[in-house]
Amino acid sequence: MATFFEGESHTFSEYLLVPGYTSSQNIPANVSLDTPLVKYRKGEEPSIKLHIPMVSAIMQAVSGPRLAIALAQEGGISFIYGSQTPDDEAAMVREVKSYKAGFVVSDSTLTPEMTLADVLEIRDRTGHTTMPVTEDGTPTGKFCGIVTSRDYRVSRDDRGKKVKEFMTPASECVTTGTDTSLKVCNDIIWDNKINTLPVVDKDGNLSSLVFRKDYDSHKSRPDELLDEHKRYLVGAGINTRDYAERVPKLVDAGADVLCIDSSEGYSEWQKLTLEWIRENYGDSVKVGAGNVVDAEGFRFLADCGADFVKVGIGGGSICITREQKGIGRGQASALIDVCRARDEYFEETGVYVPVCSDGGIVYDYHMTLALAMGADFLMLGRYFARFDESPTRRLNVNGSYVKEYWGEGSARARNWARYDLGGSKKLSFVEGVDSYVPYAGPLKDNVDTSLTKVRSTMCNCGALNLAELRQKAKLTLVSSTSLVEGGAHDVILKDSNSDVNFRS
Ligand code: RVP
Repeated sequence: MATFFEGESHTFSEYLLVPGYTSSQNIPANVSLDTPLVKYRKGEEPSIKLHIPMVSAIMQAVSGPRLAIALAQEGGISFIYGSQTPDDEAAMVREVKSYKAGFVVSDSTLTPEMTLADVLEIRDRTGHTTMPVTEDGTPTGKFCGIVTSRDYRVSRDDRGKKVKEFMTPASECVTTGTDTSLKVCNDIIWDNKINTLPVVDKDGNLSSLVFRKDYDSHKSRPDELLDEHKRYLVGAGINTRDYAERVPKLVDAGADVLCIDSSEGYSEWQKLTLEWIRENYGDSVKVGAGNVVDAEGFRFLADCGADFVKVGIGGGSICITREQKGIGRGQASALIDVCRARDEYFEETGVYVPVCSDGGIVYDYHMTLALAMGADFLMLGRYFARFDESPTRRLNVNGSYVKEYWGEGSARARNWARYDLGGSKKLSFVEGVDSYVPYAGPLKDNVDTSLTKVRSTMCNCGALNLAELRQKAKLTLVSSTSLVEGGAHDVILKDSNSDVNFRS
């Protein structure tokens, strides 16, 4: 006889938090969102901790190097997508690891022969007003000079005028060498009253630019996630087929943590992948596994040695697995079940295996609910796809800005690896869609707003950290009629675009 799970399969929107006692200490500024990323033994500290409980999804439309840097700056981590060749993925990991905070490699580099029209086109497309000039137009070519908005007047200058005619030439620029620290660069910027300092190597090649404003913002990032060499932390997705080739390349590139990316993780393929990693690297390579939706799946992966376990099948915004295959489980029910199993496993073995809730976060309050239900951290796709830093194009569709967002199981992602059964067989049907999401601006502003709400709700629950939230949270199921009561109702809204729609 088949197993029947008791109760229904619930989603986040069917729950609310009932406030607990709020003391005068419960203010957002006192709340810590630190959380373990990888497993640890009782009484010990995890080797990697996040400062915010957010990771970005292992997806082509989400986790490229730019988003990875922006998220690490806020205290979370990205998993670079694995649906590309091992070499390309390793190059992206390398790009994040070689990024020196405050030292910008400009993607708006000019050649001396380009024209004012080119400068204006780049300015309009990227928003950059300062552009370095190199002999061959590459960001690390022979440094020739710099163009800022002070160097030309659009109204007076001829658009055909060559860059070399109006740039500030290298001989007149204040520059510094590649061994200069960010602090010293900043002193040079202040002493010389300049806004941009080109960093040039001993052969005269441009290395990077330091901007006055970046130094200030770097100083105001208390949560940034750095390794012992002050490089940003970054994760990378792997699959259960080419790990023997991919993992060494990612480890070599400096990936801090890996994650087996699969829509269905309770499988021998995952066991074999984890075993191979342990045989070859012991515990030095951290690797998460998943996805599962019940206690049995969790225990299997924990026993196989996963460093964290990811929960969620079919709840992703672009995911149609449940429709296509009839497998999955409401994300809230799955998460509650798995988190209970994690706590039992900890009691029994003394090993705490963090749980990641993957997919299905629509509103900011869903984040707080998932954390209250027991998630140690959250994986988000749609949420991050909307930001400037995601790798996709921003388009204007019917007067509104949107960004593209497609599933890893969509035809567009070419069923690269996630939606197969391991081995070499690929599936012939899609499990994801190609879509647009509303453009939402810079990652930092959005993450700040979302987490301010999370912190504030935690205060309402009397919790100053995530462990306390899990312990003190009181959750209630809501009926469909009380869902209506929860939004603006029985009033005529003055502005249908107003901020009553808190979907993030
Ligand atoms: P969401 O944040 O709701 O957009 O969900 C993102 C998650 O959806 C991913 O982390 C992944 O688990 C899942 N996903 C990715 N591609 C697909 C698909 O094509 N079905 N699903």
